[in-house]
Amino acid sequence: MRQKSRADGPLPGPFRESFWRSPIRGPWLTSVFGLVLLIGIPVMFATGLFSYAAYNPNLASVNDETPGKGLLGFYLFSWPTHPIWLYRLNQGTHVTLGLVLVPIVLFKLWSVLPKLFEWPPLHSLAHLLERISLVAVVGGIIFELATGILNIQTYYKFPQGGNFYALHFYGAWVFIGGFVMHVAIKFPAMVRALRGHSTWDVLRTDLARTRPEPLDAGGLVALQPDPPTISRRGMLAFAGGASALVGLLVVGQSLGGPFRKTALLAPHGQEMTGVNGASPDFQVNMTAEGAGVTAADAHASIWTLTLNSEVITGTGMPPEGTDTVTKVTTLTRADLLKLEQHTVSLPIACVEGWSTENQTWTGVRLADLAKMAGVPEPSSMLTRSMQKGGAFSRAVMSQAQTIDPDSLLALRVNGADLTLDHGYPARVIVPDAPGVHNTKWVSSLTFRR
Ligand SMILES: Nc1nc2c(c(=O)[nH]1)N[C@H]1C(S)=C(S)[C@@H](COP(=O)(O)O)O[C@H]1N2
Ligand SMILES: [Mo]
Repeated sequence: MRQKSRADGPLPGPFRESFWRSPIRGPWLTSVFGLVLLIGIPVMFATGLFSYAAYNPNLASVNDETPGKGLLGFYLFSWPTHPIWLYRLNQGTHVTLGLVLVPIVLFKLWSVLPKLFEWPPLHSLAHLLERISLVAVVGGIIFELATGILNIQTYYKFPQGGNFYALHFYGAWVFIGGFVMHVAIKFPAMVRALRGHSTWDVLRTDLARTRPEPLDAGGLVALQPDPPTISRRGMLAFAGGASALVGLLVVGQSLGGPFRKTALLAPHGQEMTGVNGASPDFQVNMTAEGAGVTAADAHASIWTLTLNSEVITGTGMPPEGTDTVTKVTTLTRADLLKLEQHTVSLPIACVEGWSTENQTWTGVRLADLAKMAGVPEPSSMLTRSMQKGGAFSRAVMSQAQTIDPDSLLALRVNGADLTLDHGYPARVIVPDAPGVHNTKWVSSLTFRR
């Protein structure tokens, strides 16, 4: 193994090894944080990829416009409609875990901070590769956590009108590339460091008996350590405590029930807007006012639902304005209420991690509307909202989602007519779909084959 000389070089300040004085910094502490991330990050990555697949990004550009995702979208599959809680669990895990790992990432970065100032910055080809992987892994995790947090804080103003999906998706692949390289390079050192000390001994060592680790080749252990002000177990308790606290302040938005009140860090966690017959009501992300939908537009004497059929030739969406769509019929809310009504119990689960408990939705099966449109076996369905503009006013659903008996055009929820904020006169509700596909204030359904 390379034995780097552990002595100060010519540069001042943090570039000098003697600048770094923490007596607990060292391979063991770094490896403990590293091990936590080694377990957590693959779960983050997998739930992130699942979440992306659940949007049906390949079905239509209205779902996702990520350019050139073809190669990285190799794994995309048709997201299932059952079990109905799967997306809720997936997204609750992705978002909660991402936030819980923030303190761990910060502590891990602190533990290796001297490496940022390592001098000389490059001394071999292997070292160059290691440093490239570090740029991807450190830059990547900061970028992924930052974009993820901005999105769940409903800050949607990403550059160019904002494509969070594209940024977060590409960022994830860059990050995971660096992560895999970093793990491959560091895994043996991590195992060695963890084996070198009994965890049990470390946990029994108080401040007075805390000593620096033996000098390491990697340059984490201080050359001239100060006396300790915190034990290693104290540091672990601090990091674990910070992580647990963040978790406790967000997980309620995904668990629901009495825990919802504990989600102090979640922007939607505790909202209970309006009353929809039965109280307490469930939260509303996008209000009618926010979407520019007025009670007058939605009035039962004005509103109609248009059913279209469309024959798609080739792949993807025909260019806007191309007339491949045939208008089959229009229905009023009264017409819809005369059709066979079905009741299902389904949650709304947003990509942002928050979700509702199961709500009782009543309305007409999408499958029945597809038959009325003369497309009993649609390859997909395009929903349009009467909301003008807005990224979420259109969505395309897969065949499985469209013909599932639990997929409804809902007219009522929890025993009362939908309120305007819940999507009156009609909203799509599909089992296990991301919330964004549960379009509100529906104006047309286009069944495609
Ligand atoms: N027309 C319309 N439908 C919409 C949205 C929207 O902005 N406009 N938001 C979607 C998103 S992102 C989610 S998570 C759910 C949330 O439902 P809620 O706004 O009733 O809470 O509605 C979906 N349906
Ligand atoms: Mo959402």
